[in-house]
Amino acid sequence: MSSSDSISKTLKEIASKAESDIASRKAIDELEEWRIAYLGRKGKLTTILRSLGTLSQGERRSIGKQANTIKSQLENLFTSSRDKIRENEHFNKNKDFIDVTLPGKPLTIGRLHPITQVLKEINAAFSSMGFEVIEGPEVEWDKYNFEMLNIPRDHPARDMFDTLWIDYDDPKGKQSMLLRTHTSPMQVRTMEKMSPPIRVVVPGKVYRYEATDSTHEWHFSQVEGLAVDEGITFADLKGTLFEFARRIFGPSRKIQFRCDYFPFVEPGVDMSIDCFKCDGDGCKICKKTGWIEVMGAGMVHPKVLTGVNYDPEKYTGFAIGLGLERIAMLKYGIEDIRLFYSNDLRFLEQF
Ligand code: 2NL
Repeated sequence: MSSSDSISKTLKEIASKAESDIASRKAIDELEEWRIAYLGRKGKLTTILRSLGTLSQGERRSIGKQANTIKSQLENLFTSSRDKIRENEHFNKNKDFIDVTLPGKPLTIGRLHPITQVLKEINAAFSSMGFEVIEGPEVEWDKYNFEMLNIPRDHPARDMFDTLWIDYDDPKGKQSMLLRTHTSPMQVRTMEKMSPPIRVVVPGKVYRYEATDSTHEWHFSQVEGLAVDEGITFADLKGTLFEFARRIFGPSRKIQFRCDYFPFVEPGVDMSIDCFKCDGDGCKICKKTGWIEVMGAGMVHPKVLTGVNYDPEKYTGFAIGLGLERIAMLKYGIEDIRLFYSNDLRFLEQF
């Protein structure tokens, strides 16, 4: 083997030794020892380069080239190891350090409950027609929930509203506090406080002492609307609800009124829309009738008006009442009311 070949072989050995050696250097001073040993003025590589005198010019050039390549490889190895060691030392020294510039954990952005979404749409529809949105207490007096709405004590009309009573007796020894069965008491309170013209919608939770099934909950949400003024007629009721139906269920909706009974209105009606699923042909949603009942309504009963000291000869009004869950079930094709309140994300995340 020529001396040039043996030097070349030695260079390769030095390179591979340096590489395996550097892996065990975990501290800066250890790494410095490595640098001196391989790259230093008296280091292995320099020593070889100094001994090229005996070679021919051609051999010197080729060995010199190989040696320089190895040198720069080892230098790179040195810098990257040094950076890594420094980084580790920095990290170990600052274990409790919080880097506030790091991006935060992504927050899961929530969404509005489907009932809230429908409520907002309904509020917006009525607001745009001049109604004010107000809220009232969920625990009410018999007086506001029943008596002033033309539902006297011991009257059979009370059977329509299975009531959750609060365990409280008034000074006369009568049970007089309850969980409101509709949001109408707040409308009575409003009429008591203010004079016509009145245009309000009252959304909120209501309660009924009822067994739960796919279409009944013991607590649900209602929106009631009330307009009282001089000269309000059934035509105003129809116009308002027609616009409402188109806003909530689409621009081609037809509406239909039928007689119904609610103690606080006369006449009382229920309103249906033509089925948006089958366009009136008859399907599961409309129970093959082509029509879907969406709310109750009517002209405010004169007894309700006199109860709040409004002259029924001067003022008339219309009122409407709807169940939010029912509207949401129709709108989204939901078959069980209990889904709204079981907090199952698989359900809620669909909205
Ligand atoms: C229904 C029916 C209705 C009303 C609510 C009302 C309120 C006052 C005076 C007169 Cl202060 N009426 N509210 C009128 C008719 C129907 O609700 O089935 N709702 C779910």
